[in-house]
Amino acid sequence: VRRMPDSAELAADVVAGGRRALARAISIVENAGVGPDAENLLAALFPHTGHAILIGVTGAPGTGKSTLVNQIALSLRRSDRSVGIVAVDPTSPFSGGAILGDRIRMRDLSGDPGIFIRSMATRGSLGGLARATSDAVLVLDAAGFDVVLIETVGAGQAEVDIARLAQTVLVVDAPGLGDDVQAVKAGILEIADVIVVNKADDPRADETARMLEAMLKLGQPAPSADMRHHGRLMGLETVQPAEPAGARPHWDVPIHLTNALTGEGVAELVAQMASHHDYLTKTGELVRRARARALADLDARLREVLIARLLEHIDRAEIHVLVDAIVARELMPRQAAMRLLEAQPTLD
Ligand SMILES: Nc1nc2c(ncn2[C@@H]2O[C@H](COP(=O)(O)OP(=O)(O)OP(=O)(O)O)[C@@H](O)[C@H]2O)c(=O)[nH]1
Ligand SMILES: [Mg+2]
Repeated sequence: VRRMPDSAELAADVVAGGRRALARAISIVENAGVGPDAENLLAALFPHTGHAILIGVTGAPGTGKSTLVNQIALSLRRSDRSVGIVAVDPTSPFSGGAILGDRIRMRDLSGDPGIFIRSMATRGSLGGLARATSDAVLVLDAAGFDVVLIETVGAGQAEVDIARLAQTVLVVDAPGLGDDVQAVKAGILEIADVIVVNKADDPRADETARMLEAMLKLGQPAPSADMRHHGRLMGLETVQPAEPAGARPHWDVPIHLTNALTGEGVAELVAQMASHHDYLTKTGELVRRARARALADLDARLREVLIARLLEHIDRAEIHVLVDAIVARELMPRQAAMRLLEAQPTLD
């Protein structure tokens, strides 16, 4: 009888570079989510993480992110760096291996042991997907990939999540997208470390680049990096003293043209990614961001645990009574929350 390896064995196999172990580990963290298997596995892998360079690639649907990720991976492979790819790609959520849009492009990379590609299923809640993505990145990091590329479609919460996860964020745009896409853009530019105008073969690409440059210049005073990388400032995060604006070193967001079909401009883009990483390292920003992220993660976990603990002890009927009271305008939500907490001496 074949025995399934336990978490510690599986983690050791992942760290040793085992392919099947890697695939299984990612499935476990993706499917089991917060179950004990996933938790034990992640705990065993965690000490082996923190070495990979994490690159986020986001932007409106159809701008060519997957095609570009393919080219960036090829370029990195040429300089012998191993590459893990996690794609949250709604156009092909369940396609398994062939995530990069079509199989022809995939041929470039398949069979190369220095590369591993995983498409995350977009089923389930957004929160669950964000966690699954972040856990998959952690597994790839532990497996020793030099660079991990994370593709997500920039729409709403996903962009905040990717900004928190990645060290360098590429925001990909392309000419000829509709007005609805323009609206998405303004918000997403805030998280860009490098802006890419893809589809440079399109004659309108220069115009798109100029428009983006104008948007960048116009941009409201840059949001503090804390807001950029957490999306909110509440709870535990307030224990960090606020840094005076302007105290932080400056990075000029470059705008880069690429043609992801031919690979034109991709080598330069990869060089730009490397300079951003240099900037992060030399200025101490890398460590600062890692600390900000650790604090935000701790904060999120604390909230989860506290809520779960509270719900264990709470009388469900009491919640309905309080909801009725709020609806009847007898209690404000805050007062109702305090009442629930006061009835829970076990929480101290
Ligand atoms: N002309 C041109 N077409 C491109 C370029 N890059 C990608 N495309 C095409 O644009 C379409 C969308 O490319 P994808 O790479 O799937 O775009 P995506 O941003 O990953 O799309 P989603 O994951 O659905 O958001 C495909 O038909 C690509 O072949 C480019 O540089 N020039
Ligand atoms: Mg895609």
